[in-house]
Amino acid sequence: EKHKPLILSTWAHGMPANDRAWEVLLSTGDVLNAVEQGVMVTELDQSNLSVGLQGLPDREGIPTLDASIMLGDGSCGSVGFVRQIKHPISLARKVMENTPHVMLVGEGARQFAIEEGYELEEEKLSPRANEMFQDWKKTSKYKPIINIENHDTIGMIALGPDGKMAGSCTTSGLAYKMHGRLGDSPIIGAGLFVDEEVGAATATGLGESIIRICGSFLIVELMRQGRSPQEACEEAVRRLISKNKNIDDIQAGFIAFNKEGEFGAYAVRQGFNYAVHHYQGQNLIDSKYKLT
Ligand code: SD4
Repeated sequence: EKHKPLILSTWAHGMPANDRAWEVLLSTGDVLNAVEQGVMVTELDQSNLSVGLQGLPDREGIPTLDASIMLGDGSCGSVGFVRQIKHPISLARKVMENTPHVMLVGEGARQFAIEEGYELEEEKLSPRANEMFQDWKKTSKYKPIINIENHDTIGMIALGPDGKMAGSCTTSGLAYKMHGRLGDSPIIGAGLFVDEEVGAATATGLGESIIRICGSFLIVELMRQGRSPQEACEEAVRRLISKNKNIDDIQAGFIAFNKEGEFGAYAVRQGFNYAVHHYQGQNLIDSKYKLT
């Protein structure tokens, strides 16, 4: 099965995000605008507790966001540990386009946002996030938790009709993480990697486990060596399982396509799904997985 154009996103909320991205791609032909505007839908989705300012906070009760964006020619930008920004994906794009850097974090990223004319949002948890945070505090003993739930970061990768590629990834990260923790999503090569000569990959799940194996970069390099997107995702999951000791507490999933427009996905365990949009329409597909 080969599709061009093709847009893939992680999880069920990838469907409305893909719809938007598809619309932008078809009307403008621009993959970068498509992946930016696509995930902006999720950044505003009040029902999503892992993306955007309505996401679950760190253990101090502060939502901190991570995002990255990448083009198939190697251009990329990211922001990490950023506060009060409604659309971290757009800020990541500004880092790519308006600075000589790839990554800005924390207070520096916030300062940059102000310079770029962004309005800072009030730092206030959504009612639902606040309720969950208060509950967590009762039993947590302030310990960050690692578990196999609560992952619904959006990673999106798009292949344009002309073979151009781009990807985006945005998250509020692991719930109740330590203050200052970065996940895989803002790290180029971990949460996202795109190379027009080969293909693209993005990740969701426990960021630490994904960073440890440079997950998205690994998948693209495996495809470069001739593996299909499916085989490459499977190999990355095998690697992830072999390099992470606490695997019983870990869920992670990958999606990928190659420049021919073939795609694949694989996860550590059951429960991961992803949205695929091409000319025939859109499907939500249950990913295959390794551990039962
Ligand atoms: C992280 N990969 O920060 C992200 C978490 C995730 O849905 O996927 N959440 O580790």
